[in-house]
Amino acid sequence: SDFGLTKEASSTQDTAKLPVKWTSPEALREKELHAHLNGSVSFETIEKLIGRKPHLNIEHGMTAIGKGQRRTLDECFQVFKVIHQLVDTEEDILMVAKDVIKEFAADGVKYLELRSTPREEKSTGLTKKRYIETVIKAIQLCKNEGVDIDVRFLVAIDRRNGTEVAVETVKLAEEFMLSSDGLVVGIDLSGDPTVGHGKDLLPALQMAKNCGLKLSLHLSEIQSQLEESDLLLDLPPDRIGHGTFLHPDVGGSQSVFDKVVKNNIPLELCLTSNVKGQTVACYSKHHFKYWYHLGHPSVICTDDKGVFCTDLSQEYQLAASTFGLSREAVWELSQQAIDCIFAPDAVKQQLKQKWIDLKPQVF
Ligand code: 6MZ
Repeated sequence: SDFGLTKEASSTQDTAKLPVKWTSPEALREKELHAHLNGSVSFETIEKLIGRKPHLNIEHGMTAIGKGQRRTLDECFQVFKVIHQLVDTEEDILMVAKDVIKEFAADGVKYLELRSTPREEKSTGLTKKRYIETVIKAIQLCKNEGVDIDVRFLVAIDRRNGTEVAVETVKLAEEFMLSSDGLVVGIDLSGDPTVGHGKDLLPALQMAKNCGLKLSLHLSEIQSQLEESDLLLDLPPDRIGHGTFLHPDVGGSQSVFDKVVKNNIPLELCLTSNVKGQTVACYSKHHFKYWYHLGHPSVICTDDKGVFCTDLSQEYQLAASTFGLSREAVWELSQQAIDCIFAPDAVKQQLKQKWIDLKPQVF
């Protein structure tokens, strides 16, 4: 094949050793399709939040996993708990969402799908409905300020909360899908993969699908989830988050593999997140290579840019240097992501036109 998969870079751990940053923000118009709001909070925003809540005694080391550091996935989920303590009012959510949107825009991202789990905080009066309204408000404020990025929102179901909450979340999402001017486009299923089972969430997910919400499901982020993935793939979802263990070369069954391929379900792949969370041993073993090799739609994403200390151009660089992708190949990878977005066809057409206009400037 001409994918250059054998030309793996000798070290992709240390970004300082990466090639010159050719994916300059002006040059590469990226799309980010897998970003959890509270995992995307930057160092600077955490600083502001800590300033607002000094009594919590939270330090930076508790909210991010730095260069060269690794944690178990379990420890990653402890980090989210700390961030949730810092982000528990409407004002916090508004600031966090605005900052995150502007940071993605500054990195050259032109289309962003943010996802977040609506939370209720009795102590501050925050309700799930207000939570979603506040994220939508942040998107609209950025738009009014002229920030050059198209942002959509996926309402997230945390798998640990079970059937009832999942159904309640879908109902809320449906309400906002109809009232948010197209900003709420779908549902995300995420949360600690070791907790809960997809079969309990299936009715809620089916309900979401029936009412026109798009579905992005975290599937097989850990090895033991194959049976659950097999079940949820029958929906089928519109995109898959991680899908780390779905390919037969990394332990996936023929059944799950066939369902993903037959339905051509795009994968959202997050290199740094998977390596730092230790579900993938090293960059060169990332499942990106199997799917990319097949020509299967694969979208490079950040997952949690704050927690994993990365950004989308860094993730593209990592993929390029690890798997020896040419500039042309990276361009195509980023272009193909347009077909995987959840916004309507008119938005896809606009993005495709942008690509046509921009290409001569890059090559
Ligand atoms: C599964 C993840 C995740 O929703 O409060 N989340 N779920 N796997 C991952 N891989 C590392 N990273 C983040 O953002 C934080 C929440 O996103 C989900 C978890 O449910 C986490 O609590 P929000 O904005």
